[in-house]
Amino acid sequence: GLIRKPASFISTISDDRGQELVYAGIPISEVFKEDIGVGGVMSLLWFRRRLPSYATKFLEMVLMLTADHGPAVSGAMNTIITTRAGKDLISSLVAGLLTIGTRFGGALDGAATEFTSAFDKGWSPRQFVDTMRKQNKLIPGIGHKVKSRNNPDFRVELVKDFVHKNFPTTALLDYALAVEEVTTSKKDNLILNVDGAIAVSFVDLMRSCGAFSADEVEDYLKNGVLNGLFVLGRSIGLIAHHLDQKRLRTGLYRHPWDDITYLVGEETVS
Ligand code: Q5B
Repeated sequence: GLIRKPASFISTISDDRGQELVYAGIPISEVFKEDIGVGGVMSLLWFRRRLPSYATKFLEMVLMLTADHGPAVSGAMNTIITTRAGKDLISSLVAGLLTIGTRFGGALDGAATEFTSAFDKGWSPRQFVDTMRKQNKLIPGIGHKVKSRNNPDFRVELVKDFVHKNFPTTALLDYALAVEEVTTSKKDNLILNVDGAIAVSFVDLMRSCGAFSADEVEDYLKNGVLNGLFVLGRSIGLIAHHLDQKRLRTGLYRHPWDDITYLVGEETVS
């Protein structure tokens, strides 16, 4: 009889074999007929399900809020320098993306893990802050280079406002805000930052929207979905910085010597 060769790949999110492209079972014409937006497409491709409209709106809000934060941040700088070295769009984009990590823009996964774990253990905000300090660990999602209690980050205000108005529960966001009370009492810039606010809100969303089981929430968080949000959003801005430098026809960047402290050979020469 007919022996079927076992497939080398399995895929569960999209199918282009028929007449019409299908995202998680939804034909592309339906995607447009129902006007589900980028948030709706993300919910189909990232989570293989339709999410309530406040959830897809939140996904879109995150992309819009994280799209850019000016030319001075690590990612934009790397992209700009790479563009000015004459490289193409993809190389410049990737150079910027590679700066995203635990200190810059990639604190979402860590924030979700640490805040959720402390909250689920029933730790008070003070207990959480003290435990992290004893372990010599910075709290992911707390702190900002230029934003502070006196110079609040409007992006975070927008997130808080949307979440409090639209989400069924905001328990983890509220916990994170109580943690912020403790950290800012130590230092003004130890605010709940944009990474942290998005991360804890997203956990609240996944836990309360009724579309995910507890195991699914844990799996998605483990697999890095939250940093994925920042990466996707910030790609918009990094591409913009590449195009901007091209438009301006800027030349090769070389950092001025007087802004570098040279200690070369000092340890050996006494
Ligand atoms: N301290 C963000 O540090 C920054 C503490 C802390 C407890 C903390 C730092 C940090 C965790 C990672 C995080 C996301 C490096 C930031 C983003 C996107 C962005 C970027 C943009 C955009 C800032 C001074 C004192 C020390 C520290 C203590 C600091 N952070 N304690 N938990 N988390 N946060 N990253 O100001 O006693 O003096 O020794 O790593 O969430 O990336 O716009 O720029 O959209 O592009 O340089 O918004 O907070 O402070 O490291 O010199 O520390 O504060 O222990 O205490 P700073 P440091 P002490 S949002």
